[in-house]
Amino acid sequence: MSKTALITGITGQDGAYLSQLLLDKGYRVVGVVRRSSHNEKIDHRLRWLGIADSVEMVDGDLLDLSGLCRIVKDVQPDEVYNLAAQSFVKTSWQQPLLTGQATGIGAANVLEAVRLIKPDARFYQASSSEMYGLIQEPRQSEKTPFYPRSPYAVAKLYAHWMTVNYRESFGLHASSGILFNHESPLRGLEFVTRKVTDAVARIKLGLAKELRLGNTDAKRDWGHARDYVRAMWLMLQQDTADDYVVATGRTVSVGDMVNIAFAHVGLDPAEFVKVDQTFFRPAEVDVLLGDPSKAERALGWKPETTLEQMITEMVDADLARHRSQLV
Ligand code: NDP
Ligand code: GDR
Repeated sequence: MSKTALITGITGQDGAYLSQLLLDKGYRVVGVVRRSSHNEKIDHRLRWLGIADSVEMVDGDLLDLSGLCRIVKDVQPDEVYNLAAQSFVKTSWQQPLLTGQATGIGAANVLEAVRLIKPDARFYQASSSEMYGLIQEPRQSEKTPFYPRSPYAVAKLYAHWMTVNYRESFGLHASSGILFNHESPLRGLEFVTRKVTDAVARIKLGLAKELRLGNTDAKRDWGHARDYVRAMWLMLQQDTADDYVVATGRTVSVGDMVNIAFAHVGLDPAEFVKVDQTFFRPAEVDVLLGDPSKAERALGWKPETTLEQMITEMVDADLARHRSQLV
């Protein structure tokens, strides 16, 4: 009997790669989709991966507990992956309450739906390295204290502790993956890696003249989304639920990531990159560096893609996309 997975946030980057992984493993994949997002672009990521016709979609919103209960009742999932969120950190200062509702309360709603309707389903929560915020240890592990620095991170912290609490209070098989930044050609254009690779492609093709960025000194531990969704799945295959850091163990500045992208097309970033205060944040997370040794040991997980390989793949995908729009 094939397993059924229910994914919130299926239209996002991770939802697409996770769907592909689970379909390859023979799962029935059902995604929760917001009615308001129904348009011709809704499944563009799933289409890019060639799997749009292989997943089922149900209408739902993380803010609507009764709808989520109905979905869990109808779908009868073996595994529930809660990937949906208002996930852009900068927007969370403009929309702190909406972020709290979707990213924080939304996760509690999914947990409640599972607890009330199908408590034997395994649950995954998309937690984030942003929860570490103002770093208190040079390498962040599952034991590092949290100090969130944005409304987004505060909301994620609530969702994280609710996941831990539902595991301890009700015995749910609920795991929290503390994932560090992960990117891909399917990354949203607002996030810095994709903003950079898209701009590099446009500059190379003569479609743009400059790239405006905020804090290029910030450092991140960047991996590939394809590798990271594998860790999500592995967490739900364990006998007992737990929390895991998923990271590469290498940190690189935004500026150095920019250099990698421009070098790939033989251009000098100094000629094109401008610093713009618009893209700075009210509070910054200066540096993130994960310690994935628990995931490596307990899950047998390892990242397979280097930052250089990933940025190159992203620039090439953006070049191909813009070239196809030119003809
Ligand atoms: P995306 O921003 O690409 O996708 C977010 C998804 O959430 C979209 O499918 C969006 O749907 C959906 N969504 C937002 N609000 C609601 C709502 N109220 N009800 C239902 N669905 C909603 O994120 P990623 O794929 O990059 O990330 C997946 C998860 O992992 C997120 O929770 C993110 O915060 C977290 N995370 C991501 C990391 C990363 O580096 N990518 C690192 C650590 C954690 P719609 O299409 O309708 O907008
Ligand atoms: P982040 O990702 O906030 O870490 O959250 P993002 O790519 O937005 O920013 C990374 C760093 O780059 C700096 N930066 C810029 N960022 C953007 N977006 N645009 C710019 O022009 C720019 N210039 C510099 C930022 O200040 C920051 O330091 C991502 C999201 O996927 C979250 O959902 C997830 O939880 C975390 O990663 C882990």
